[in-house]
Amino acid sequence: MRGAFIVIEGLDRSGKSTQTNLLHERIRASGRQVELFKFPDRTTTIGQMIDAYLRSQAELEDHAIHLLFSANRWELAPRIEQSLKDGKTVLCDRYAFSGASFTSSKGLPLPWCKSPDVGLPAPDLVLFLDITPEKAAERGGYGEERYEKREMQERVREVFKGFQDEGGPWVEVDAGRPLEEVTEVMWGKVGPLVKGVEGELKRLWVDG
Ligand code: Z5A
Ligand code: MG
Repeated sequence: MRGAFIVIEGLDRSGKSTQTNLLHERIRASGRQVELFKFPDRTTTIGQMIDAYLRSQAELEDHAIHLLFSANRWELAPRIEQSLKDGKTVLCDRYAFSGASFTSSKGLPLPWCKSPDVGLPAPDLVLFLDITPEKAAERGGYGEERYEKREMQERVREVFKGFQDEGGPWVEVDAGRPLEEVTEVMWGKVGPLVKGVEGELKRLWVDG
């Protein structure tokens, strides 16, 4: 048995970080081992470049910033794999689906956007937290960072929804509901996986 790799994706203000932290606590409280990753991981050298870009303190060409987001995942992939081998559940707040959705929403071709992430560890479960722009606005609206604009978020939502048709372990969650209700729906999917899963870890966009 190895640990399960669980990715939490979704739009801005959908509650990804809130829910990922709650899941982390819940798994820990159950006495199981769990590791939390968040992308972008702004603590690494690459992550600091991404952070400066998102806060509009640096300008980067669209392909170049996309490759940095991907490199940020690749630099942490060995740690993710080791945790899974050690039998730990890995929770991941955003992953390559965010990468492809955001960059392709700027007009770059989706196949190109997916290509640098081909071969990364593939998740055993993706929970996609879906929220309408109206509901997101009720949560204080979008922030100050690049991409936090309604038009961009609407385009991103459409690309995200396309991943459901790829036939992967993609589960859409209505994240516009009260916090506790969303938590329970997510736990219903995550709970059965924290004991560990059988079988080799798959490769993203390589293995069916
Ligand atoms: N990006 C990219 O372009 N390429 C990539 O490869 C990757 C990312 C990985 C920064 O990401 C940007 O990078 C992001 C995508 C791009 N740009 N945008 N947009 P980030 O993950 O650092 O972004 P973020 O700032 O963490 O997103 P977010 O605003 O954090 O959203 P969230 O984590 O989903 O929401 P939250 O912080 O958990 O909750 C937001 C608020 O809503 C908070 O006050 C909560 O208390 C409240 N909340 C949460 N759930 C509920 C419910 N159910 N009801 C009511 N209120 C709630
Ligand atoms: Mg967040």
